[in-house]
Amino acid sequence: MDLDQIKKAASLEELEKIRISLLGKNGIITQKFKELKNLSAEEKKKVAKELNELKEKAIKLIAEKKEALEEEILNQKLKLERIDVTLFNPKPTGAIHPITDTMNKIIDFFTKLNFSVEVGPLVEDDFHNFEALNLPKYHPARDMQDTFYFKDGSLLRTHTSPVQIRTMLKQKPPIRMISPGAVFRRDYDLTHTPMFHQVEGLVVDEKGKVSFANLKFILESFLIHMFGDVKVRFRPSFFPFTEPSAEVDISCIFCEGKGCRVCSQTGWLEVLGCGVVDPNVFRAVGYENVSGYAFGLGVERFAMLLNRINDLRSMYEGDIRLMEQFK
Ligand code: 2NL
Repeated sequence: MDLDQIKKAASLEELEKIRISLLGKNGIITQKFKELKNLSAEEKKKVAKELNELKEKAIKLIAEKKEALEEEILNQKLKLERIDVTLFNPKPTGAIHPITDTMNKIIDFFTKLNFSVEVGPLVEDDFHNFEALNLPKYHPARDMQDTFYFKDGSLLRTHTSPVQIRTMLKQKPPIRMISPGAVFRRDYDLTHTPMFHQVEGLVVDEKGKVSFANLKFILESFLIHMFGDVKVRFRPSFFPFTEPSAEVDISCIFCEGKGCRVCSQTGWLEVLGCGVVDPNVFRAVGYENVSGYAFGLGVERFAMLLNRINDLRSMYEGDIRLMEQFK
């Protein structure tokens, strides 16, 4: 009986043939078991023992050889399919995230008009996030339910306006800036995530030099830059940090203003908030004899409208199938 042939098997197929030739239904070892019945009782006992040992040995050798062959195949495969991640890829994978892309388009418009781009800390204090913005103590927006507070009283900024406050505190007018970035609110449902992005803008100059008319022109030009040929309308509104204040709508880009599900049959989509800076804000930063205007927008809403994305959460799931659509 040649068990050495097992060790010499060059492939899994060859090994299987050997196994069948030894242990299969008509295999040599199986055959020998069948021949036991022709032997005397004494011989039978002896030969059966030898046969069993031989069978065990063959099974063990085959199992060992199988494992060795499989490992060899795996190593070969790993060697063959090895990916050098440092190689230059002439066809780049990945895409710009719709939020980043939208943010860049917004920043592009304002930097071309000489606005500077300012950033600030995500962890803020009460003064920069609320007090200086004419949101006094006991204002509902300060509630624990809306704002993430730390034990020491600091908080995650709820808008990017503290960046404007910090800029005004360290710079003299004129100011012409935008502040893009992440903001945080305790809100999580179909249309809200606890972190989202804003771009706010602020223009301050000597009293009388900037007006609501300037604000209106800039925002109309901005919305046409973003959405193309749309109608723009201003509706009176309220914010603690501006007076007068307005909300800005564009004609619905899905139905051209005829009325559809997205615009709730109104023909209009709300996209911005803005106003003339409240004197209390200038008082808080020590500015005198100035006037200014400000505005704020949610980047996610712009990204969803521009890219026809209907579920806010899809932008945060990191599903590669979303990104595939933005290559
Ligand atoms: C909105 C509305 C707005 C501002 C933000 C602002 C900042 C300073 C002074 C005055 Cl420092 N105003 N920001 C003003 C009006 C509206 O945002 O709907 N945002 C998503």
